Amino acid sequence: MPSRLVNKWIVITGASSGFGAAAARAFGAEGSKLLIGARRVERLEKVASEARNAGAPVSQSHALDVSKTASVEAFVRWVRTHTDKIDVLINNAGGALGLDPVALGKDEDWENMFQSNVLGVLRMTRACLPLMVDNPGSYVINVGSVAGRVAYEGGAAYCAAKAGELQITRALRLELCGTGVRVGTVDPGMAETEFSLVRFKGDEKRASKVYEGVEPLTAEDVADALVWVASRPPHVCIDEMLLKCTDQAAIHKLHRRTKA
Ligand code: NDP
Ligand code: 8X3
Repeated sequence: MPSRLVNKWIVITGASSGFGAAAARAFGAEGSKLLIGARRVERLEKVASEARNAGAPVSQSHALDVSKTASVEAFVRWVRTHTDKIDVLINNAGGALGLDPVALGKDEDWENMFQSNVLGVLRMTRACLPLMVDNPGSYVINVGSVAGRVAYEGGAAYCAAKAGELQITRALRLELCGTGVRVGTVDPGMAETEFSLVRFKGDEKRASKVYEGVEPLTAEDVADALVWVASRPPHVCIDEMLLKCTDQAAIHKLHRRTKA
């Protein structure tokens, strides 16, 4: 049976690395048409080309900064030059900055995290909804985190931002009830991407320590979950999916193998 995602229009934010890039390749392999955005346009174009090679009949990229309304609006104007409907919007752009306790937190980091993880999801959704409300079965899939469900030390602002994303998902689903538009969140635990490198502002040693002795989720594992969620039949909505690596029983309970 051909994939339900063949020729579907998929918009992915934050597709220049990690989950977003892996998702572009995975949806491409399903035969979907891709419109992807992020700030690092050269990397984005490379991902678009990889998705084309994977099988996407259309795979185009455009600069997008979800923390700026003007950039989101320009991006969606560009989307409209390709299609008048979106089948799947994946609000994935975001991440963490710093791991400071509240007492040492920096305004710049807090503001950045709320801009991308919370306001970015709101802005992108507002701009894309006119292309989705007359398209029953379309799907807004937000990328949340276990951090939106369980707090940890040093994560106050990031956990609050991802908890915000979860509540946006829940409120939007209520608002859109009756339109046929589905709304869900895919919430991964620890996954090895550029997430920690960004959080620790380029400190590679500190970033790699996060994953030491653990077999974390990969970007491809999360992309696989996104494809599965998006490919359910139109009357099925996966509201919330939580996925973690087997070594992470809970946010504070990690099994780390020591070196022999
Ligand atoms: P990466 O750092 O590898 O990818 C983050 C992506 O988001 C990049 O493509 C980046 O692109 C983009 N991005 C960040 N800020 C903006 C912005 N203002 N406008 C547009 N794009 C932006 O990390 P992940 O793939 O791991 O992260 C993807 C999502 O998954 C994030 O929302 C993150 O919070 C979440 N998450 C990550 C987990 C993990 O352990 N890795 C676990 C759970 C959730 P560019 O810099 O080019 O703009
Ligand atoms: C990323 C996972 O546990 O580092 O959302 O917050 S965690």
